[in-house]
Amino acid sequence: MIDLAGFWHLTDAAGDYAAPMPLPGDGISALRDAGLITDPYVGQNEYDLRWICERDWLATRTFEAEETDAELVIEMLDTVAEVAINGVSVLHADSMFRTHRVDASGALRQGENTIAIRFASPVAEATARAQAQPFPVPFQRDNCPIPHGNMLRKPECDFGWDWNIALAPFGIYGAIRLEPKLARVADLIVEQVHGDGAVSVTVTARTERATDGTPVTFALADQEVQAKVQNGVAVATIEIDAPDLWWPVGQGAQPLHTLTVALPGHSTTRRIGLRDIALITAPDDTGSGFAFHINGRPVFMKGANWIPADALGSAITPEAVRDLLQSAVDANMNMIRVWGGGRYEPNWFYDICDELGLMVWHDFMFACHLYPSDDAFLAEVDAEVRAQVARLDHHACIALWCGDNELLGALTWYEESRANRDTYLVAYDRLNRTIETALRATDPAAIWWPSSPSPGPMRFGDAWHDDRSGDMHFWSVWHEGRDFDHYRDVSPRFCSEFGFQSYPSMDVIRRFADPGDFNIASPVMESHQKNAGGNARIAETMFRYFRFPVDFENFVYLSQVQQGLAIKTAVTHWRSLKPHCMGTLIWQLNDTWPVCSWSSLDHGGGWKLLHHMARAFYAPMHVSAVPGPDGIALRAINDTAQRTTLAVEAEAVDMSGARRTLTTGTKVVSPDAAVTLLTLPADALRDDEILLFTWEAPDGTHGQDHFAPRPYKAYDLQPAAVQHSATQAGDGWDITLRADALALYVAVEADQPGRFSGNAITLLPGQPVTLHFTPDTPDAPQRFVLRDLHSATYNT
Ligand code: BMA
Repeated sequence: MIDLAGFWHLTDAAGDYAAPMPLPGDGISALRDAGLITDPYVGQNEYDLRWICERDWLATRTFEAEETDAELVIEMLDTVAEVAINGVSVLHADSMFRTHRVDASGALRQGENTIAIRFASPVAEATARAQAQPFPVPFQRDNCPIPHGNMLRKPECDFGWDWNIALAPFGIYGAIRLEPKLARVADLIVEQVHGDGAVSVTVTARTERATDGTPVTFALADQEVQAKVQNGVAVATIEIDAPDLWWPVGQGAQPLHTLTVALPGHSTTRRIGLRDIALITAPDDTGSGFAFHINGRPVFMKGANWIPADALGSAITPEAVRDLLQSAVDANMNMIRVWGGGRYEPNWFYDICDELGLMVWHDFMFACHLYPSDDAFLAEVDAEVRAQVARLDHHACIALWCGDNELLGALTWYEESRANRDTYLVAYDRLNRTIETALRATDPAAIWWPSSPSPGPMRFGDAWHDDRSGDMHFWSVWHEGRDFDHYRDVSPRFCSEFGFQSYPSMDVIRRFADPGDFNIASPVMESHQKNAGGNARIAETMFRYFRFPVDFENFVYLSQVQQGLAIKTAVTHWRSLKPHCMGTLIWQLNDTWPVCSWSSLDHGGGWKLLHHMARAFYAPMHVSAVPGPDGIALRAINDTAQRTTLAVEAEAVDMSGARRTLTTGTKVVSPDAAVTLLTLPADALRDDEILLFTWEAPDGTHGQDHFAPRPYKAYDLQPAAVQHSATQAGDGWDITLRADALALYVAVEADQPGRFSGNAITLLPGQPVTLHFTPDTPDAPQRFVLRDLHSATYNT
């Protein structure tokens, strides 16, 4: 094996630029690191760097070879590229979504070899393909300043998105190597059939170059089974009694077993989690449900949507991604949705999800545009789906394969498809059918969902507004400007997208803007907002709920408080509808660059206030306040398999922090259930009071939250003189917070990256709260800034 990763030499076709290029990596990072271009993420540099995607680029290197009978293997090659060895063309590639494996033996020679990759301009390639289409195939012009991304099998968001920088980068983000041409296992399909206390695991190994009769050894969980290759395939079944089951995080452990499949001279391994999974969509009185059952248990999915970890491939490392996924788990999430406008992630991504118990809803990579339906495109899609499913489907984390993101809705978004729906509907059906057929042919046991959102197979209703069946994308609050209360007007079966934007945290803003830009309408701040009207929506919503912030930094803080409030309103209500609703996936977990967006994590992995609030509102045992016609109900949600008894106390608190008890009670909460603990009459609170409630279970699980029936701007908040004292403790700092009056959404910010144990908290006089801060760099000098709703919105 010859590993060709390492430093290559990069030039543009015109010969104007030359730089070292580390592979795996992307060309734009290489140019930036060589000092040839500015940092695209800073200021408005993005707009001066568009020319990069308009040129062809050439990466070359030399290597020594002894054997010349070899295959060239390239993973995640981005995207249209011609690869030549010693001047002989060996590969013409045009998909980032398939591993390329070609015979290089005719081009290799003993001794020194030269390999050259010519990356074609994605703009030129995509435009040429669009022109060759038999009828126009429109793309999202509003979000994608670089045209025709729908023509290439490359992440759609590379061409721009309503949260992404538009750079259309090029590079290689996986391995590049030469392999000897031996008999090998090309891919493995693993099917698990769970019965009474046992599982039968059938492994189908597709081989290459193995002659009929070649012996194959399958080893799993201390058992070995032999089989022989027939017509390129070897199959074995291993029976395991009393399997050590794999569970999503929060439901049990994540034991993983090594599966080894060996041919003479070659072996391959996978890590398998033993688990049964079903998607239950049975019709009921409302429509039809959408519930995942894992090992026979219904599991409410709590999570967020995943977009690529960075706009530039070089920055996507296992360490950075593990940190983001761990943050999801730390906020009590158990599912992410790998969204269809991004990319299929590398193997290590799904290994991390397996280890963490994070289920993956996997879209195929199609989003929001219309797509070609010619034979060549569909043949490429067929090959892509087969390859990706064969690569990934054995992972315990993989819950479902979904045809696309929002392609059904997209049929109504374009003039062309509105004017000629028949043509575009048939084209869509051909694409969707190709995907489904390829999935089922590769793994008949895989769970298929046609599109997101969708009311279900062969149903084509408006899953943005109709909440009766299937999965829903609920965007009326953000995109239609409805009140947060409107989240309570719908009862989704599974809400796979809903979001509200905020500004990135100040430490992130300081990385791309100068203090002179610290104004929400400055060109730099506006250029880091890609959703038309997004900043206006944030500001306008603030007017609805809060008194206006006193300065830019408090605007940033308040934007995060209001984002948290919006999403908490939705999640707590929808969780309380369990089992009618069986999942909520927030749009979106992460960011690809520093930008105003719907994310709960900042670019770089810092926690926005929403993420802290999500940790609380996604807790397995939670109590939330849900206002209704009869008053304010306190609803308990239990996602655990244990029955418990909750003691609950409700108090009225005025702005000075004075409290009076309204009611107390205890109630049994069954496993996997949501129940109303008590309902307070609508007039229980005076106009100047909010509701404070606490809960406690016999095992010590407890929590506290507040609910303000009126918008916060209606309350005359008091100056609370919030103070902190910080002492060094363990790996960081203990910070104790105190207030003289009720202080809401008290947030601590540090002047360097790190993680707080909590944030956005409610402080009451005489009840100090201690948080812990773990800085990324230990022992760095530390300054903390405190904010709360009063200090952010009053000048005195
Ligand atoms: C959704 C997504 C994305 C988009 C988001 C915010 O519907 O699928 O296309 O970024 O809305 O507008």
